[in-house]
Amino acid sequence: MIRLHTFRDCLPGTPDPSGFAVKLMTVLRLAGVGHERIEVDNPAKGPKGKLPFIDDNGLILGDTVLILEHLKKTRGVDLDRHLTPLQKAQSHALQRMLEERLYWASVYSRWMEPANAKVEDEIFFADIPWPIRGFITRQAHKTVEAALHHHGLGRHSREEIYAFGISDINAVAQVLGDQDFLFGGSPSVADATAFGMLINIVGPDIPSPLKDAVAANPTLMAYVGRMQALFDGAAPGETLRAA
Ligand SMILES: N[C@@H](CCC(=O)N[C@@H](CS)C(=O)NCC(=O)O)C(=O)O
Repeated sequence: MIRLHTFRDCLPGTPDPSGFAVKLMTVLRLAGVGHERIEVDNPAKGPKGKLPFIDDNGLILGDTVLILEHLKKTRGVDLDRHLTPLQKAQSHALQRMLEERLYWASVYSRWMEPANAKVEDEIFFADIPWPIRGFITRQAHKTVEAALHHHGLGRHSREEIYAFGISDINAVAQVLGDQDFLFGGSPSVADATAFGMLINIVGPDIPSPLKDAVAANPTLMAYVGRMQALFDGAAPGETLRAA
């Protein structure tokens, strides 16, 4: 049994506050791989210091790309079977754009916008009693700010950051076109990745120009809805417990 370690399911509007966790949960559900979801409070518990990670009968693995490789090797899970070599390369490029840039623009909108500060206090750290919560929130805020700076995106102005993010959103919409999924009539890992990132932008009550850009695009909204319906409809095979 796979034990999937994720953040607390605390953010209304998304299956998980992490787009990476939603990506992995989507693949597990679509492939019908049973798993137990374990909520952890600190990403440092993961082997790479990030969430999600899995414990597969004692084998601990972090990073969704490495986890998906492991699922392919051990269980034959491959949502990209129907892709041509060119589509696989395009999927790779799309996923890296979503994970290595759009993700960071959404991190900026969640953590660096003063108007969204309530998300940290009232949602992410709601379980922590005061006054420790104030201290933890300030520390987490500084850590995220430093991460954005080291990534490079955080060195740009607010307008530039959102312009970059919106150009990524528009690129997804262009690739999608009038198809049901990014590479035709059935979902692939790129769709799981896009769903993870887009639902985390548009689902929760966290206003931002990124959210406005997705919400203003009926094709993208229909696509996110389609992915959500698949996610909800797939037998989750998931049990939930807090760590
Ligand atoms: N490349 C990783 C990225 C995972 C990731 O960035 N997770 C974030 C949450 S969305 C995290 O745990 N951040 C905590 C930290 O960096 O301390 C993957 O594919 O799993």
